[in-house]
Amino acid sequence: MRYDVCNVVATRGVAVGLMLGFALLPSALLASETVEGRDVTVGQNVPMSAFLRYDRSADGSVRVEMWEMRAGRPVQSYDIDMTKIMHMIVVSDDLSDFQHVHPALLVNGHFAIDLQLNRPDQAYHLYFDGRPHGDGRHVFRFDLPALDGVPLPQRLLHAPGGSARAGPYTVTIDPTVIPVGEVSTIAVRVFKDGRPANDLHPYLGVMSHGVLIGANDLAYMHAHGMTEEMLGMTSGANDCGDGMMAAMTPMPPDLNIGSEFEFEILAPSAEKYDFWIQFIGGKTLYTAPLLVTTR
Ligand SMILES: [Cu+2]
Repeated sequence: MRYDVCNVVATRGVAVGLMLGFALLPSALLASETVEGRDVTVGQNVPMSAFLRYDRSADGSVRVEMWEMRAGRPVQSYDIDMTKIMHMIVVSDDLSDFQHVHPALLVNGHFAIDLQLNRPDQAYHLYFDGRPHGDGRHVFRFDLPALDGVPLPQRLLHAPGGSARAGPYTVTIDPTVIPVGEVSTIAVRVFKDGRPANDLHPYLGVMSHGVLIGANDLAYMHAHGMTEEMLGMTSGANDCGDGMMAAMTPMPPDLNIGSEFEFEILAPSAEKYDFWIQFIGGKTLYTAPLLVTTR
């Protein structure tokens, strides 16, 4: 079954790379490596590859550079999506460390960013979610191995029950169980002091960003909060609103938005998904940890 863009699925395996001799590295630098990413986008026809070079230190600091290749040449130009040219999701292997960041595009077509890993000894998974100009959306996942001798951790599942706290807010989702392989709508409500929150504003041009990662296979989804009206405009597209979002003018950051919105989600495999819902309350970015299960 084909989906336009909303379903991006990760496959198992280990990225291959070029290891540099550790003995040649300065003592604080633990690993310096170039790894190939796996294209975890479903529904794209343009073959692409991507590479990531990282320099990782014992204190958790890591500098990464990532470049995507098309027809043997680095992509130089990207389309803006949700106010940014590249969205990057960084998770520790146990899923306890979640970061949504935006690397800078250098003149040579490489994206670069300095990160601080909160679980410095664990494996990490880096998802680059962007739109190489003219090719639509592509998502690449890169795997940074755990340090030598560090056992694989248990993945941390968010609490079930469809409700989570984020600062002074309570975020609820309904339903919490969705079918595999079809677009589902999940309704989100945000409360503050027991009442619908009235101080919410857009985050990166839209009501909310939601990221889901499968606890078994690291499947990745990135969805955007929509109003009922926006949802109506996406019907039939079968793309989780992605096309409409790409065409939409970003909401201005000072806009007041409602406390209810909806995500269109497509779960590619049967498992549990940690679901991070990001929104702006007042002037602060909050991330609510929810859990979605498939049936
Ligand atoms: Cu982003």
